[in-house]
Amino acid sequence: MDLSKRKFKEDFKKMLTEVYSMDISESESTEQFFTLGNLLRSYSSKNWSRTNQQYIEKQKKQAYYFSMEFLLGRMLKSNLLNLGILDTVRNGLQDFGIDLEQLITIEPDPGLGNGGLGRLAACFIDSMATSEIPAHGNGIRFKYGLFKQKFVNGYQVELPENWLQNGNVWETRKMHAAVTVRFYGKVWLEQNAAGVLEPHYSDTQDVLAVPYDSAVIGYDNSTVNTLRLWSAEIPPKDDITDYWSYIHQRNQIESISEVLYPDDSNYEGRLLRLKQEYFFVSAGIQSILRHYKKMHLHMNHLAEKVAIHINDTHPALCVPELMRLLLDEEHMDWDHAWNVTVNVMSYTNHTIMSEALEKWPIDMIRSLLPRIDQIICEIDRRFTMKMSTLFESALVERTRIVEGGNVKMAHLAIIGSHSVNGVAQLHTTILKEKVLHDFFLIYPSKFNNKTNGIAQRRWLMLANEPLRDLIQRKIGNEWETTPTELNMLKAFRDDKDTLHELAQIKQLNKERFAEYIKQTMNLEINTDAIFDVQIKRLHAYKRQLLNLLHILSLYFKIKDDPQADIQPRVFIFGAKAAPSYTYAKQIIKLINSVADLINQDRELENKLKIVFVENYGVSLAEKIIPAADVSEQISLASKEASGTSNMKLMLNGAITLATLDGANVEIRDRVGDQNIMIFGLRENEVYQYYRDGSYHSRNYYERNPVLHRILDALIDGTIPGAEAEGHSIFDSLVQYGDEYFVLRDFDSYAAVQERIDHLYRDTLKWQRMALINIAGAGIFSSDYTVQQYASQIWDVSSKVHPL
Ligand code: 4GP
Repeated sequence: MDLSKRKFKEDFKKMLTEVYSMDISESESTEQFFTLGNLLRSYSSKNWSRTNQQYIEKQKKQAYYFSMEFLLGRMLKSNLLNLGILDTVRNGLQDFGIDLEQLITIEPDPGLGNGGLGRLAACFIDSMATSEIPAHGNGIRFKYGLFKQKFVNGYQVELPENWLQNGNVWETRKMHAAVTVRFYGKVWLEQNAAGVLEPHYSDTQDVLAVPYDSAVIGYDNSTVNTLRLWSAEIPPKDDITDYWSYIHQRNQIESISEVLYPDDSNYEGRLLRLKQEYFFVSAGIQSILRHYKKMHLHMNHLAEKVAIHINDTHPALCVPELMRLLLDEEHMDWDHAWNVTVNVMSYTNHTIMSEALEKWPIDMIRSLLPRIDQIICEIDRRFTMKMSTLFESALVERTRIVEGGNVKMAHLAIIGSHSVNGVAQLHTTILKEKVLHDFFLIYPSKFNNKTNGIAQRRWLMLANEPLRDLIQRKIGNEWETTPTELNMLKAFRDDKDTLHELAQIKQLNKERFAEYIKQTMNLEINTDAIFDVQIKRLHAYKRQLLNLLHILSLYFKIKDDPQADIQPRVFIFGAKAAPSYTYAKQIIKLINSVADLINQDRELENKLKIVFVENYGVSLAEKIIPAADVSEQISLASKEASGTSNMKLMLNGAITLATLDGANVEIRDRVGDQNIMIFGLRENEVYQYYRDGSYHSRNYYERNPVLHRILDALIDGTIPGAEAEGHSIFDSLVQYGDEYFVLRDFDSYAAVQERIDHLYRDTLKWQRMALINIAGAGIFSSDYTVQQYASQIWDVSSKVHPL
């Protein structure tokens, strides 16, 4: 938008007076932040309503991205950037003596997600608006989101993250668009006067779903899409007879939109989770149909105007819920309704870890959602009947939705969608050939790949302004909207000045991060050291342990020979463990204990440090990633669906140290073997081990003296404070088979780490690699990914044609 500094300053002063009756000298950061937020809302409001109007007038097909998680990060700077007024506002505020960077920290970082799939959803909505794709997000407005992580004596402790405490400046409560979602009760079918079977309900528990909408502002265009998050409330009642039972009921209902991922180690927690899933699915679909009806088209044509995307299995109830609405409310017959539903729905799988492929006891669904239960059973019956005529019975049994008293959500999503995609080429191949092979035999044409992507606006233009400026000076700014233009940087691969500048920028970012760590953790880190970064959820398959064992090997090397020629390292970790995942929590404790051991040892000063940041999230990632030299992507090959921190780190010039897993394979293809550090088992070797059962981790412990010593350190008191955890982890690696082949890959990992140690010393060579990584990262922009979803899955329009 066009905005002069003068106009901005006027607007800002006016808004501050209107909202707070204050002038600038009286105001504090909080008032200034909310004022700026309100001002941005007013700047985008015209385009927001115009975008919606145009979608209706032009009868545009719209896509709705249903996701349990939207891990947005702070929005102030991102909105300023997308509106094209970041510099104007920064300068304008400066004239008032207000530092924008300081103001930004007032905004809470909403924890509405756990990891990759939630952050992906956030990158996607940004890219959809930027690519002028008519597509919106649909999720839950969790009051607390994911827990806030604290370390107490090295242990993870979970605290509530009260991100809404001061209100959310970006959202608008839309009471008029509230809908009712029904739980429990009895349902039966009765013929109406026209002879049509209609459902009747009694004794239901009704929940009012109230939408809160936020604008999703496109970069450098006039598109403003919507992120709609639903909040659960008790429906208004005039006839409250028992006040306390009313309060009890209200609390119960409100708990639906209270926390992301309630504790699923007990029945109540699991039931609440199922309620959440149905809640946002039902509310979202009801509101989509309401909107569709404004176009006065027949429901038979729904798939021509609406696409619904099921992000992982959490929203899989979209399938029976749309069926319910089409059958019961719109009186369509089963076949037509099914045809419409399958054409509307599409599904993304984000993981092959079996514990994440959700199952719900059919009894739980029956009591909580009786009508949905009937519909699921009917879908299952028809599927089984049809497939039995085409395929062997064992395959049909394996692919059924209802099996062993459980409803398999992935099966429901696959059967009820016209498209099923994985998130990296290797992952999609594994789905087709292994994990979902039965379904691939039944529906080969449903399967497709959409490699993940990241929004280069947040992860480069905002997070790393010095690098953005350098790129702009070298190749202009076309890459901002056509990210593959970053390729042009390759022309500078042998230009010493550019490589030196790149090195200086990295150094600056490392110093900034070091300063932050000094302030927040009271820890000094050597900025000449290699900053070696592993930031992702804590999970055994991601193998933070492999990283830790290698750190211990360096520890011993230096302790044995204080003069050892080792390039100094700072190992940076950021990770949360799921509250009920004991093993992951033990790993956290062990890393923290090793950190204490190493960080307090004067002999290691400046040579070795471990920084385990607390409460890792988007804002911390924005600080860490620009400062990273090495990107650890070391999952056991075949286990990481894609990864996205690999893409963010590469875009910021870190060198990837990786197994050939997930999107690492595609990164290697982009940058070439000489610009990435690959180690470890390949996916086919892992499967070979599974087949022949020939991996015996104990042999590695017994025969490899380096590993032996490191593993002994876990149990012999070398690491104070983590005796119990050390034993448990030792046992898992040595006694119980080492499920993720940590010991098997150790030597190969350590060898590559040693190569890194040498390579890093040659600054020009290192920066040349960094530059090639930055140049090759454009293809991993989520702009391209969503453009492919738009054209190949949703069949909705977009501005730029896919690659
Ligand atoms: C994650 C995958 O673990 C990660 O590889 C992928 O990049 C990301 O989804 C986005 O596709 N999975 C989850 C999850 O976040 O909860 O299963």
